[in-house]
Amino acid sequence: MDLRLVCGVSVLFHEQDISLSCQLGRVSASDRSDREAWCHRWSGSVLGILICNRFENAGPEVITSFYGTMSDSAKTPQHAPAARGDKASTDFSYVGIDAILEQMRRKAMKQGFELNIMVVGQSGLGKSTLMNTLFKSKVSRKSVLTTEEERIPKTIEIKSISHDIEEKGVRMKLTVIDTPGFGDQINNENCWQPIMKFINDQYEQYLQEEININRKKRIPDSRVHCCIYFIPPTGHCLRPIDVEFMRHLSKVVNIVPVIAKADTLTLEERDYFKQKIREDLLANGIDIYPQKEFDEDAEDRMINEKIREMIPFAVVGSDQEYQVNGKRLLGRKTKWGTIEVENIEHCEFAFLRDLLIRTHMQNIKDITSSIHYEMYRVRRLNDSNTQANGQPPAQANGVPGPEVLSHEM
Ligand SMILES: Nc1nc2c(ncn2[C@@H]2O[C@H](COP(=O)(O)OP(=O)(O)OP(=O)(O)O)[C@@H](O)[C@H]2O)c(=O)[nH]1
Ligand SMILES: [Mg+2]
Repeated sequence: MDLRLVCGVSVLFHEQDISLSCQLGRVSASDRSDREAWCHRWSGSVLGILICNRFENAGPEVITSFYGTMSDSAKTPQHAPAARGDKASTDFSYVGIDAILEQMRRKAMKQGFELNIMVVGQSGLGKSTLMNTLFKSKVSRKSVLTTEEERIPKTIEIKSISHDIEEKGVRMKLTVIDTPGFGDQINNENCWQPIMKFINDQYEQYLQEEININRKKRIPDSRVHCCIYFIPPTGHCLRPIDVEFMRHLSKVVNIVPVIAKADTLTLEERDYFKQKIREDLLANGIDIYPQKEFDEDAEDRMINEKIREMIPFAVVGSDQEYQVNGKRLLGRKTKWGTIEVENIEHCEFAFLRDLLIRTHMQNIKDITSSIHYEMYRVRRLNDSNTQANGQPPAQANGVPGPEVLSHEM
């Protein structure tokens, strides 16, 4: 305890370190009267009192070690990692298990994080716009260089866009997978199949890497961690096509439904529609993220229950910035004012972003890995075994194919 105090003082009184060390060296070699004289000189200061106390209570060998410590502390750069901390030097029952957190933090900082989000829904609901909103909003405003106004074209194929984002030394690769809107055809039967196929293809890629004999140390993860499902702002109830689409999707991926273009609804309409959607989801057995069955404990349940009460988030998207009260904000300018996309008084985009990135990112990835991917893996490996035994493979995902790879889905 003494030692720690004195070390602290040596940093504070850095300028006096050298002379103090010399004094101590002389004192340790001299007789008691020398020591008393020295103590007298320093007795007016806190430092003196501390050291004098040590002299009164300690023998020569302690003085030598004290001397050594003072010199070391002066030489040691402050950022150098201590092999064993202060706690260890004083508490012999301390093993240091808690240091694992620091090790994990450093490893995670080095590796960075990956998050893959997919946007799905009927054509023209603002999927591509919301994807840009996410990239241009606070998540990655710095990483977006272009500000020129350009119209977002209709999406005609599934395409992934990634951005490397860095905040406080933590790196994240955020990939958003934009999909073409469905519902344009007269017959929209099985319109979810291309999306399901894409999701399964990513699981398959991961599986192939995993079962490879010479597998990579770190398997590139292109699996879809979360799917944002866009519900048109009809204000009535879920349409059969949305029910069917989400029913299929929810079995293979985490889905977070949102009410698209929420600026078209009044507050009362929004509240009513949200309530109606929640009832429809429940009635149709559609399990959206965060799934009740995966709540880990009471605290988790409490947090997730609040989120479940808010879902579907009523969002507004924009990739245009406007000057509002002297600040540049992402918004939609109308004749009657500007809708601020990141303002929670205006819409719920910020809640969606927080859920995906700030509060639940790790959980979303864990559920993808331990539930959805795991289900795919088990089925897929079972199917391979069945085929090896000469039996025909089961149909996957409702996606017909010669070598069926899936997970119903
Ligand atoms: N009012 C309103 N309009 C929006 C919103 N988000 C996007 N839009 C507009 O809706 C139109 C279609 O937007 P997109 O982002 O291309 O829609 P999409 O869902 O990607 O369309 P597809 O690629 O055809 O599936 C554009 O004119 C957008 O400016 C919103 O939140 N509110
Ligand atoms: Mg689009």
